[in-house]
Amino acid sequence: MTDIKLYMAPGTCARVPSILLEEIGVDFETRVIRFMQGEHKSPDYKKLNPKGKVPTLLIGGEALTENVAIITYLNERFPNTEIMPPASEPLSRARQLADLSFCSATLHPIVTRIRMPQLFATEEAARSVWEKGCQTMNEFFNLINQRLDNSPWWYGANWSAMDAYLYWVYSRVESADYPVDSYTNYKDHQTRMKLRSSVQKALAREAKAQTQLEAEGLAFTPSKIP
Ligand SMILES: N[C@@H](CCC(=O)N[C@@H](CS)C(=O)NCC(=O)O)C(=O)O
Repeated sequence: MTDIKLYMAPGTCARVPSILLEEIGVDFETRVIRFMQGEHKSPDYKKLNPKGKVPTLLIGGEALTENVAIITYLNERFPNTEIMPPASEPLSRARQLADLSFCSATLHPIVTRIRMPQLFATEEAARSVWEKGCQTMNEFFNLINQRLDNSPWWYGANWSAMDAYLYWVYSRVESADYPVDSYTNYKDHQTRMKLRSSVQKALAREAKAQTQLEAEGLAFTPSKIP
């Protein structure tokens, strides 16, 4: 019997807590949200997540939203797993929040512009949103690539939630034609991530959800980059 339920959809940033729950090894349930039916914007789901987004983590019936908050919660609730490196000082804890916020508040909005430029412009102008998104992302891919120089993970030898988040960012933009090839350290990081059993289990969970959505005629496919 588990008290943890993750509301997710395949391909989304709900992959980050999914990987972390697998790393922790705690029993959890998932519930697939049907975006194509607008379930994420339904009154029932909005009672859990008023922003109408995934992920939402339900803990003993209490909902928690926002990846940064979910990661912080999991890190404190399951201290033995160290999904973030130990940080005893206020400044080091705040710096970790700065790193996680970099993923959620800086990288994620650019990912959305690269993957779904049509959300931000007319059909004719969508290409320029994609191009601007790619240009903006270059600076941050360079930063991440440099940080991973001679270092397997964001925090050196310590694997962390940052690596799960960076893995999701890379995989999303790679599949939206963002040119990743010159960022070799980041590319190697991606390869290392795919070897982790937590990642393999999270991806298998998403593949199962995708098959289920396809069978229901509710699979979401983003429009092609114009
Ligand atoms: N700041 C939120 C962002 C969540 C988010 O944007 N999720 C996307 C999927 S990657 C979503 O649910 N989008 C649906 C929508 O905006 O309609 C977090 O970090 O949890």
